[in-house]
Amino acid sequence: MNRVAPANPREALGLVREEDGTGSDEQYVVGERGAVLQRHRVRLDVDRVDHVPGRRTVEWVPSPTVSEHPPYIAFEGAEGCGKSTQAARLASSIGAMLTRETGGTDIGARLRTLLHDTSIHNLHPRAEALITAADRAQHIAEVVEPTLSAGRAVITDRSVYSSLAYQGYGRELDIDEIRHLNEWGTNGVWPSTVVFLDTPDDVVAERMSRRDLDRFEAAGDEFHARVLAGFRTMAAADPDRWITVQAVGSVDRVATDIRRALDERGVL
Ligand code: ATM
Repeated sequence: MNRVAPANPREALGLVREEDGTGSDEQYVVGERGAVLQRHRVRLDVDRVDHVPGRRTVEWVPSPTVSEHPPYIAFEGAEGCGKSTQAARLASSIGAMLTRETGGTDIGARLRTLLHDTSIHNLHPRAEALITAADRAQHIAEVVEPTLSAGRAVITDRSVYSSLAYQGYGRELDIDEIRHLNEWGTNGVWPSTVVFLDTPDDVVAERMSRRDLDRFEAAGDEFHARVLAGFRTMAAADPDRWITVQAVGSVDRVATDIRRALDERGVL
């Protein structure tokens, strides 16, 4: 660890702003990769009348969500499995950046509109794969990589593994080709942990029956069965990276199971 905050906090007082009679500024402890590991806030109360420096307070503000190797956690699963809710809950509980694929950037939001447009009937599976990979390339470059480099955890609602599941297993494109395409698109940045919310097939079907179906949801039962089987195959093949949690029961219960599994793995 490279300590850039002054050993003697008084040195920091020179940076204090005095506009409104009080001032504060922050010093940082920065890790080898440039991540801000700890904030060191310095407050100075200044006499309003004669501007003589008054009481000085140095607070160490630990940043538990910042580390040199922050986790990059993807939530994956079938539509309606509750992953968006769980991803948001976990992100807020650990102070992680919450994001999504597709649509995690402005450019991605435009690509997402295209992907979900039910008036489009002739989007070729390869074009679909390239659009999802383009969304991801922008997302990694604009959101994921800079956040991880700053030492903050990232939680994403879907990731490259959705492309393997939907475009690979679902659309039956070659899995290795989808992998290579995305290896290039992500510049090699893949989730360190995948939380797969597995759902009984009939539960997914029942949840989807209550929605207006978009282009993916309307793709048919066999397509969705292949996708789910694909997720299960990937989870079984890469148990160090994947955590499977049964998405049944209350939101609280599933959240507890996720948290316990992540703690047991030492991810958080
Ligand atoms: P969300 O509603 O979870 O954001 O997903 C929308 C659809 O996008 C989802 N379909 N269903 N049903 C899966 C699809 N999708 C892909 O096909 N490939 C991808 O790479 C991603 C990220 C999503």
